[in-house]
Amino acid sequence: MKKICVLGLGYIGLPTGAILASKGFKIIGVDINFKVVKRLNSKDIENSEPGLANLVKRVISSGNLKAQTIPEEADVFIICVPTPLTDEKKADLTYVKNATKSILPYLKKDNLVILESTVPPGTTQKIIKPILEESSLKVGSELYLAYCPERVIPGNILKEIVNNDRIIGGITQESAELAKEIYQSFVQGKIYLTDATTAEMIKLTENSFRDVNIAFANELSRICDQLNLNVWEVIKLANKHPRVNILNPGPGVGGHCIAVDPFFIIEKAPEKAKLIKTARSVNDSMPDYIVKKVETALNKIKVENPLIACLGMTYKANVDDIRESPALKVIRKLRKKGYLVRVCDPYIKDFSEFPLFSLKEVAEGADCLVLLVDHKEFKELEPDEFLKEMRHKIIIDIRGVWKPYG
Ligand code: SAJ
Repeated sequence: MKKICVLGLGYIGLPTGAILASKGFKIIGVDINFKVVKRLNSKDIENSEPGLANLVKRVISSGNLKAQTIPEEADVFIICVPTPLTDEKKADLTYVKNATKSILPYLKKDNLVILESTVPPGTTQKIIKPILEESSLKVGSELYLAYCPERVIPGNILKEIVNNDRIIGGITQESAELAKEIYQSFVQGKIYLTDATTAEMIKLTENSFRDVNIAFANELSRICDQLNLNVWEVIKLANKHPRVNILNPGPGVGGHCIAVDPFFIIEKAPEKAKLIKTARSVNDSMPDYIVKKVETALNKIKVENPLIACLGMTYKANVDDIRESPALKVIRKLRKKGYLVRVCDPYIKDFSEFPLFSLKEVAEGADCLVLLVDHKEFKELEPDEFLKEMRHKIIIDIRGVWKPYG
């Protein structure tokens, strides 16, 4: 059975390595963080992604997955490291380049290298290929290279990694075919082949599509606020049209993908990416808009030192991830303005910046409640019952969860 070295054991590398290990491949999981490696090998896995901790424990016990801090010789190398944004909002390829360089001493003829990290169009061809050729093996004839973007949604990774269709972009047709053989071992969706740069653009297109659609929903919510209309009803009924599918407004867009990836298109075509750029700024300005909305509502009751209760601080529903969370941005902005803010998030156990309150405590004596994240625990609440302990009942439901207050 083939040996695969997976570089980066984060939210994509770990499930990818684990699922390949469960299909019988020998997986060497590589992470530069020694703590990650040590904890994995001792099966000390804390991961909120459904099913992942169990799967990982199983494949480590079977011996098919082992973690280490440096790569070793293998048949296939899969790079799944992060691509953060620089201060200038450009792709920071440091991790991708370093991971690629780290495999150079171990490359052999006929190896296949697959990049999964999200990158600007042209990266595989213009940056990864030349680095790999420093090994003196020729990419295309002696070494194979493909770009295969991940498409999984945090919170449902193990299902989507198997069921979603996938795109594989080869540097050559043969590279794409070889990569397909690997993914076919666990992907039940269809696998479509193309070239590497097209595949890179497809990944960015998918996330930009969602960003633009959410920006449209957020713009509608501001327009409806001004016209005193219920945006949730407008969107719900507009979506009854067979060709309309508007996403939901909210406090903005968070996470490490949709709030980041559109910038990789903008950096490559700044003059052309007008709509994509505008969508980014609409979504990024939502936390300020929500803060203003809260202040306007509070001004009407004229209470000294009003108490604001915020429900949710993660970047989206039912996950414990706060990266780029717009809900957290709203909370921080309110606190910075000097408001008394209580926060409840059933997915976050403790947080160094401020204390967290239970569902029982959070609304008690509050003047304004802001529902920022549509966690299932909040959806299940009976609003009237829950809110009866408030001093003033100003409800700002940013996620359209509670019908009477929507
Ligand atoms: N959001 C809204 N309104 C909506 C949907 C989402 O405000 O109607 C917000 C969420 O609250 C969150 C943000 O957008 O703050 C992003 O959440 P998400 O669930 O849309 O997406 P991610 O970032 O968790 O995962 C996305 C997915 N991409 C697409 O759906 C096109 C996933 O498939 C990708 O694999 C992932 O990005 C990635 O890694 O690129």
